[in-house]
Amino acid sequence: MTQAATWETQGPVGVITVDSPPVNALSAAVRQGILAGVMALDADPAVKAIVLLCNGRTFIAGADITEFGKPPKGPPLREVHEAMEYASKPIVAAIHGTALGGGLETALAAHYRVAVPSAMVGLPEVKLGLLPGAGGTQRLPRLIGPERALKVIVDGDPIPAPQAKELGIVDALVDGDLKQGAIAYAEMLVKDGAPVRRVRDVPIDASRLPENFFADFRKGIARKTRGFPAPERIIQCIEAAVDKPFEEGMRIEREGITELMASTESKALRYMFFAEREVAKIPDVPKETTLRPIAKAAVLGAGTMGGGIAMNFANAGIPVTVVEAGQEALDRGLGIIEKNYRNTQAKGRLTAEEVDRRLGLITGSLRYEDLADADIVVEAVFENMDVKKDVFRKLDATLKPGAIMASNTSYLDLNEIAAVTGRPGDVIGLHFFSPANVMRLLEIVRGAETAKDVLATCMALAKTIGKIGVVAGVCHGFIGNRMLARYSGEANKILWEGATPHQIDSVLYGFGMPMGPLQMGDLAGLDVGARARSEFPDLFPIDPKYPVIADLLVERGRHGQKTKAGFYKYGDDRKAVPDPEVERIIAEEAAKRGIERREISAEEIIERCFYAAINEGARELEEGIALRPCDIDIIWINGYGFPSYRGGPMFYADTVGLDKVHAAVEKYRQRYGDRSWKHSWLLEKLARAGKGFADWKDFV
Ligand code: 3H9
Repeated sequence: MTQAATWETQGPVGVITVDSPPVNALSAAVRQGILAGVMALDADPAVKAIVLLCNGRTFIAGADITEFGKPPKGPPLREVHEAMEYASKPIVAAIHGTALGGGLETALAAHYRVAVPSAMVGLPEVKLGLLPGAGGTQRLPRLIGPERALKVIVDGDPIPAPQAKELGIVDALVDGDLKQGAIAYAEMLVKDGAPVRRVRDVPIDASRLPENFFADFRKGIARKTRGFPAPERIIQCIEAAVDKPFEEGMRIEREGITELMASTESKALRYMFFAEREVAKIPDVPKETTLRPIAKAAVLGAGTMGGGIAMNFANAGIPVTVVEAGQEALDRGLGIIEKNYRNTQAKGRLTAEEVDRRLGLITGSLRYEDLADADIVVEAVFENMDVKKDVFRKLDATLKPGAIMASNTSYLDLNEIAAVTGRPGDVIGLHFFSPANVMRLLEIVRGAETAKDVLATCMALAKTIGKIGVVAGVCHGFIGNRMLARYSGEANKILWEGATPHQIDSVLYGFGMPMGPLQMGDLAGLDVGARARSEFPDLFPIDPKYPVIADLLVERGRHGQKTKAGFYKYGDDRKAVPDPEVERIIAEEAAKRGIERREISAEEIIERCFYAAINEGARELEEGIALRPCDIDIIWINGYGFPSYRGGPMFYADTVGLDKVHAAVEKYRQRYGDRSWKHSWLLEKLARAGKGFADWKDFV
């Protein structure tokens, strides 16, 4: 017997128990253990039925992702499933927690499935750029029909057990003790003389599929799955399940997963899976750090940002007070919050009661005194150092001891803000991204004096409010916006040098960004940035050789979508249409400044925009602003829409090869100087050693 799985008999029922913390993933030892258990119990004449279940917090959560890409060890999962399926007595999979991926596929190789009502089942492989590669694409359509199976597998979302029962994935729900319930179910099967029911033998009636079903499905998901090869491969497998014998379908599935496993997209998504978990770990803050209780929150400022932040607390069930300076601004802010909730309700995503409950958790106030009992206050007032300092002095005078004072600043020096208080250890940056109630990213800015328990509490809070928290050090723009300045700076220069807005945007969209930077500017309003630049020249220094073109457009009344003219012109349908007028303005201004214009290739646009950002990211690693390359990648994917199938800018740089990236960075530094292409010794060292950011630790 192996430790990963053990077996025993209880009367006529053999019970195999998998025990491989934390999530009972199908490592070689688990596969070996299940196989041995099935063989032993199948060969035991006293055993009439078998139950497969798991110890710990969950049923099998999938294949062991850490084994992917390594030489195979132990019995293949296919062999385990065949042993189960061809066992001579019924096998019942007993599910609690999450039966995901290979875990659900193992349950599908059993003859019956029972689950506790709280369990979830699903085939999330698509989220790792894969397809279910252990029979899932062939067994699920046989069990629940190809239409439903295709949706379940392409979405990859977990399904609650009661719904899984309705779909026919689960045969029965078990209330109370799962082991006893599953044994009772197995005994009932024995008593009824129930057959071994092999899913592989269930016929599919193809004539019931709507005409053009697969073609229509392909069309329906095309935009959403841009850049991801897995969904198409999944469709091909389900097509095979419909019109080919089981074994032929399995062959097509195997081909698909082998190809996807080797793809950069899947490697990137698997990297992201672990990166998301890694960013939660802060090397010098122990996991056991005692957290400060957060039972009551407050937000200063009822603008777009403040309102969105307040909604996050209310969504998580935390009462929140929103403080504004004037009644009118407060009413407007609270009104927008209510409108947002009602919109969600109208879309059927929240019930009226739930909206009322959440609104009931939000209280408006005009008095700082009402913050006195808050456990955390997030300030989202005007982005100006003097204003922020004034706010923090007042907070310091008002808040109870131990309350966390957070700033939502996206650029300012948090240490300078903290220094005006008598308790800099309680000060932290919580940089929400707009819209704050929607965007998943939360940059958590650690000041020089921020206390460890404040940091740990805010990391935990991020999780509570459904965000992914990433720690950043203090610098201008922190991790994300500091890199963004390089990215958009290059786009601006490239415009001067001859590319059209449409060319730049379509190249970057083609790369996988949700929108190019110029169209994005039009959407956000070009006047917003222009105002910030003119009011705070120190915060947003302008390259005198390449002034910001958006500012020239604003001078001409082109503020973006809202004035129907910006980098593009817009009709009533808000569609961006390239405007020769903009090209004329840029060409004329370039001529005045003596900037030579030329054809610029797509390759140059990608290199300059992304490599400038990557070079800046490398400098952030050198300076300790970012803890790890994966922190940068998580920020860019969740805050800036960098395509997840490229794994974030730093992972992407590794896939290009740092020698190539470094050579290009050097070329551009020579051409444009140090202003936007400052030297990174880390990038140079890694490139010279033939390494990637994945190896950065050995070089700092
Ligand atoms: C697959 O099955 C392919 C098949 O079709 C067959 C191919 C032949 N492997 O998330 P947590 C680790 S693809 C290895 O914090 P939770 C995780 O890294 C797979 N390790 O817990 C973490 O480690 P650490 C399809 C794994 O309670 C620890 O376990 N399955 C795996 O918040 C705790 O994880 C999936 O995609 C794994 N499969 O959530 C499911 N899973 O503590 C992936 C987790 O060192 N897993 N770890 O940071 C999940 O979605 C969540 O982990 C789960 C638990 C919902 C299960």
